[in-house]
Amino acid sequence: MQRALYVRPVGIFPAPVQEDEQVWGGLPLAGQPLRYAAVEVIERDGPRIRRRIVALGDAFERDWGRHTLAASGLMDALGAPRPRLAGLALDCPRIMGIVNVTPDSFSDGGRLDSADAAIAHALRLAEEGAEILDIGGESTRPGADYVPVAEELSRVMPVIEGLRPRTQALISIDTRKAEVMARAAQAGADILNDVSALTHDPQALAVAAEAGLPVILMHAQGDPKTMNDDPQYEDVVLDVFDFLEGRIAACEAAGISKAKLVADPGIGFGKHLHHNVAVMASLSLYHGLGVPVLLGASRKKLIDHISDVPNPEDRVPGSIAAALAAAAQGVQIVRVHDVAATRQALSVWQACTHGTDKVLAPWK
Ligand code: 9MG
Repeated sequence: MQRALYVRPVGIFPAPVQEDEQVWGGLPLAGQPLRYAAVEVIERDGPRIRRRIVALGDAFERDWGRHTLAASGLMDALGAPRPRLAGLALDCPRIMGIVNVTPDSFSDGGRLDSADAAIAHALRLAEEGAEILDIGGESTRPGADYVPVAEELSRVMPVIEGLRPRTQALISIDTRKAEVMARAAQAGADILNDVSALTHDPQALAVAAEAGLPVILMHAQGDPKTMNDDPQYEDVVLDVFDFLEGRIAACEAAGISKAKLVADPGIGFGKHLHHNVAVMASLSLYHGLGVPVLLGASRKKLIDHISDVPNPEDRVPGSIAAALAAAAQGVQIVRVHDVAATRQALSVWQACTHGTDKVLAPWK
């Protein structure tokens, strides 16, 4: 369903290390050590969309009258600290390392085609600072073919079973299929990551509810095979918000509590370059969903489109820039191939943003 009002936090700045209740310091943002000083108020009436930036003081004193009720839920959602995700605190940016167990993976190109190699790769990512390891057996890159469930299981299960006793890192299973979710959960996976937001498999909602695991709900328009042929939006940023809000409601109706959900706008999934950058520039809007936000831009085609880097392995600098842009908007989790480089960049970004090493999380 389309909303009439959206609120995007802007003017995001580091929270003072020592809070002083007497001094007004903006409003807190999604459990991060960040504050915001203004909002973009977006009013939508069908195709008519009106956007304006309003300082918080003005918003509350002059502007808020007719919006109060509709906005209050959004403002609460923007500010609330996020609960831990499978035990992981989300009070600073966390790294999800990508472990593709696919012969046609767009960036690994089949190098990790054996379980042992995938396990070794995953353990190295954990050592480099990934708090979550995302194991996937079906490529979802644009144009990718469907992988039958038996084939997907034969790729991912030995990796999850081999990895589980050997790492403290959280394991997420990247799949759209209910049977793979169920089997991965039995083998000790901690998180379900579904690029179809539990819409692809009719059993997925029920299986996810039964498994009781946190779920990453990602926006995609269309199926990987054809999704980037001709994606259409009225307003990509707002349409993605509405979709994710609808999926969160569907999960809650199926018995999955909001505390277990993560929202992901799905960079590259049924989006042209102008869609992707519009979403990237408005990431803070998605905190209004009231759940942690995850971003996956690592080595993706948009970096080639922006910077002319056809080889995915050459897209590390662009991937890091995207991760930092996300962190600056309070995104809690970044999904990346290059964990060591991203960790280093995020650590330096955090230290320089906050001007202290006290806010840094103990990565290890
Ligand atoms: C599996 N996969 C590929 N890209 C992704 C992204 O951007 N987000 C999530 N959650 N999963 C992804």
